[in-house]
Amino acid sequence: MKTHYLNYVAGLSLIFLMASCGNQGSETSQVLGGSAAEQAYVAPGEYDEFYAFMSGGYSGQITAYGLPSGRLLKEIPVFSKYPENGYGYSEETKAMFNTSYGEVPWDDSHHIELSQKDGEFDGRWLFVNGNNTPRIARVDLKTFETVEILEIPDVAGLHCAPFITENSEYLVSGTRFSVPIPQKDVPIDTYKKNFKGLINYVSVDPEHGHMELAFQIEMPGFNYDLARNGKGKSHGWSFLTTYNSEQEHSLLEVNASQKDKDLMAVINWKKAEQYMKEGKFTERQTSYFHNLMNEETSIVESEEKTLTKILDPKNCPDMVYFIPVPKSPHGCDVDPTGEYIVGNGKLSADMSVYSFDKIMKAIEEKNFDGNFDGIPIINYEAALDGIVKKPGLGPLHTEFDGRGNAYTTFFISSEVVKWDVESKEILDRQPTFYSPGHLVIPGGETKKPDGKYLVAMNKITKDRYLPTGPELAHSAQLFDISGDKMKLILDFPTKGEPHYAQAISADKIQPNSVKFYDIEQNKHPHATLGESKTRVERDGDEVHVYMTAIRSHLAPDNIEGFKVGDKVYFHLTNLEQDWDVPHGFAIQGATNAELLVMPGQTRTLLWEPKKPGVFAFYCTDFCSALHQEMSGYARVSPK
Ligand code: CUK
Ligand code: CUA
Repeated sequence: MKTHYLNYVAGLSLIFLMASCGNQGSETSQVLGGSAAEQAYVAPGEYDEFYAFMSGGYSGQITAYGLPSGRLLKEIPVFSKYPENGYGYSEETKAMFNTSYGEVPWDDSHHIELSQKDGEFDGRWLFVNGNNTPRIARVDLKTFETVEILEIPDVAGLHCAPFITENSEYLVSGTRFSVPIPQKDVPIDTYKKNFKGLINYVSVDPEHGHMELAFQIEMPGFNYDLARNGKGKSHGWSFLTTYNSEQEHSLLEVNASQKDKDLMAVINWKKAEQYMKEGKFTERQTSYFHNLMNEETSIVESEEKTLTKILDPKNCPDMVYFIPVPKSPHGCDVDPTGEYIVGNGKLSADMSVYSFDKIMKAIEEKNFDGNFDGIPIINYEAALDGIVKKPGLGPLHTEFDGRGNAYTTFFISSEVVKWDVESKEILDRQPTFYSPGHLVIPGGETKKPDGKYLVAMNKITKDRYLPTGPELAHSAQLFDISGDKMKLILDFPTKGEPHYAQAISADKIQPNSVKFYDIEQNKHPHATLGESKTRVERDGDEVHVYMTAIRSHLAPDNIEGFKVGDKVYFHLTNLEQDWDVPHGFAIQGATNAELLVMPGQTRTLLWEPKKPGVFAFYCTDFCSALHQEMSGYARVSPK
């Protein structure tokens, strides 16, 4: 018998205690039979059916798991340095962390977004937000490498990001914390007067995926939480939940939860595009960085940008609306048809489901209940399609299976609830261990979900695994949702704190996966395209070592002539032209980790010797039977 969830409620915050907590789940003990094990079993040598990409939360990274096995396939470094492959340590990748605040080699990544074409995942790119120092990153799914990071200026806490439109036209994001714009030194209690919100539209180049900040919409000083874009009939619209329409700035737990309803922002981005074309924007002086890996050299190039284009709803009618949503909404999810929009009020007993058609009708008929700062508030009843009555406690996020069903996580009552999107009837509920945040169904936010599995990402692990001291890995749970009832088939621990995840059929990625880089195409300025070209060049205090690696030696391997105080750049080119043969490079006393160089690639490590002597270097990746022999010496003489 599993420990009952309620035992843990005492540790939760005051606000959650205020909700009367009853476990609505079925008995929490579940005996898994052999069939569950078989369902999650992927035999040795076999492949998983899906890739699941999970955000790393406070690790700043992304992890890729196979489904249904739950096997960790890869950790993809994004916002944090990563010694395993020298990301952020190599000279080529350092610039990826450039921001208007200086170098920021960490962030908090919450939301994964796969690129889409016609409302379906196309397997090309993966986007993720940096919550703390507002940024959006792009991973190329051919190589599973982070190739771009764009800073978003004048916002604070880019939590509400990056939500993609159905042809990857835009990534939509909103500021979590309103702040003075532009930043200035003002008393915090001038919040209502001075603090503003921004909703940002980043365009994605359809050919190369390059991101660009297209425009920002100035908004009232709320907290913008989560967004989804319309699809099908609602294409061209964005929906963002907000909280704190009270515009409080202290003890938000209580003060931002006073009103019975908060507001969901509804944005007509096609209209915004039109206003941009007509020149209805103003320009604002600012500073933000765009860091992009050059495809030819594979070096990250960083550019500071200084202007943003702002649309103000006051000058742009029929572009932004609000709709009331029950108390402190979090998730905001649009069903596969584009008709239903679910706004989950964390502190509300019921869930409101809106109809896109009804929203359009209310706008047409000007069925408004006043406005907020000039932005019309659509009448709640007019926009509402129906209510899911008492589904559970603390609804957070909803995904869809493409068969007319929705699945919502309930943090407080610790369960996943399946309900019928049209009738709003509850069909099934299963406990999760414990307190799920997001959930993911492969393709679950697209027009065509692959409604076979569901993964709940749990916030509290407690007794699910062998104890590992005070810190436990987070816990994901895989459910089979192909039948009428959900069936738990696997528990697996996850890295960092996965918030959202997206999962995609493996056959959309696997055929395009790069196995090695073509050395003929290596345009790195310090590449050494053959062992005969290896050399050492000195230029004042700067020394460039043009080195190659191939099984099983580094060339050159014995180097003399370094001086204390030199800046030594080891440019290592991996000459291998085969899959899965990286070589590494580390030298004693280097203060910036190692390199891991992919076949055909060049990477550079900076070494600044501090004392005379003879220092060993070696390949860090066990690459061959003679890997241990893959080493050399660097002799350093006094200055
Ligand atoms: S969030 Cu973490 S559970 Cu940042 Cu989308 Cu809802
Ligand atoms: Cu190359 Cu070990």
